[in-house]
Amino acid sequence: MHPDRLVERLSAVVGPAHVLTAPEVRASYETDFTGRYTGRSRLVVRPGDTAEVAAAVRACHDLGVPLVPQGGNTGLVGGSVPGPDGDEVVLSLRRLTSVGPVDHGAQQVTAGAGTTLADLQRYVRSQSWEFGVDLASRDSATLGGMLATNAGGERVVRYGTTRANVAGLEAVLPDGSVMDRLAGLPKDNAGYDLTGLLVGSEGTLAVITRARLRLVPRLPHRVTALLALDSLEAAVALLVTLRRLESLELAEFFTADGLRLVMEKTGLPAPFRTPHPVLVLVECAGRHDTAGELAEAVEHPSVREVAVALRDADRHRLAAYRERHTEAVNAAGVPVKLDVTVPLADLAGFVGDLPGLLAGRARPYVFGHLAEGNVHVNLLDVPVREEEAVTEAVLRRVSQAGGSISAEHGVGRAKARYLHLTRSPTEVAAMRAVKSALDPGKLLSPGTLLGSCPPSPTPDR
Ligand code: 2HG
Ligand code: ZN
Repeated sequence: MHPDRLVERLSAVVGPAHVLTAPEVRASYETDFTGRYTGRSRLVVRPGDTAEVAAAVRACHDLGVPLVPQGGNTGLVGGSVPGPDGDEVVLSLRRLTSVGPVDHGAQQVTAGAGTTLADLQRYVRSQSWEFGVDLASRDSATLGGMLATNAGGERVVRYGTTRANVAGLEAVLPDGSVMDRLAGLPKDNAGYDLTGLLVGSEGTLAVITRARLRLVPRLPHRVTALLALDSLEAAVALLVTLRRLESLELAEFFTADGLRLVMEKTGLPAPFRTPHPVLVLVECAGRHDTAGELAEAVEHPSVREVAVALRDADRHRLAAYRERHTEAVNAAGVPVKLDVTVPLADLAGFVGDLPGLLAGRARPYVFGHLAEGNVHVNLLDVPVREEEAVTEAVLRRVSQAGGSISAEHGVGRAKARYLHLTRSPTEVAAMRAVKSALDPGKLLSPGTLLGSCPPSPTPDR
């Protein structure tokens, strides 16, 4: 195919200003947020609405050109950037920012895939609602990417992952046809749950253009506490008590090493006079004052010190010790990032095994979402030749414990070859069948998820 034919077709759809071909303009779309995953695109196309997305996808389909949908490009597994060959088009959804009126009766709102989480939050809060999903990258993460990866974040303990907060989708299928499931019917059992299937499919089955989102009431009373503990075992014991609180909205953990790095890179002051091995960040929210019940819960034998905040600015200051980990690690180097779930009973054992598994080949920082056993293992200073060996050692340990090699960031390009550690051959075959049925030409995000997963994986468990 003559390269200009694609440029001509796409320019006719979105206007020449939104077809980016110059390497220096494409560059920011080709490297991910961590700087670890870089590819080369044929061009970047920036449609402005669903009809333009559909026409752009159809043009790529007709010409047999693969494409990678991209939102805020805040993903951490290389799923939003093109591969190295320069044959993929980046389809940026960032211009799809329209948000409809809140449907107060249905408790839902329809929003475009390019809307950032922070913009959505501001909008629904102004109408006394809240979106249940929240994450540290809220200012740049877009809904499309959150839906494509079934993002989890900080409030899963109360509201579930993104999938649980979506009532329907509009999406463009690989041949350019549009699937409209935006009615948001709470009861609708007529056939397969296509919305549920597309959420978490990482751009491999369809391009999500809009979503019908469920809203939750905005709770006026909110209290945040940072707790100092001696160990992760103690943190898990404390969780048993915290779970009893109806108002529990968030339970996160990090360690003394991570706290030190965050303070060093951000200039934040120490939260306590003396250092403690483990820190737990807890937030409660309710219609009535929840500070009393939280105070009672944290009068737990394992809690050494407590800092409590009620005012928003003070609460955000406490949350920053946990939320700024990603930024602090990035400022210290290009990390190997592993995002795993382990059964809670094994959380302390898993983290305790890391030094042995790493055998001096990395400087580890662990933090994450305590309530879900979701550990973000960030590894700095890993020699390039050891990256795969270190990754495999940690992911095998997770798999042996019955955990997941991808808790919330997705599989992307980074973890595709490890999918068989966590999904059985039967499951991988079923996923491949779905992929071939919807995208027989393998045009959507070809390197992601099933891309380099071995075709006949060896059973591992
Ligand atoms: C978080 O929980 C994000 O802060 C990012 O999922 C985790 O940087 C990471 O590894
Ligand atoms: Zn996380």
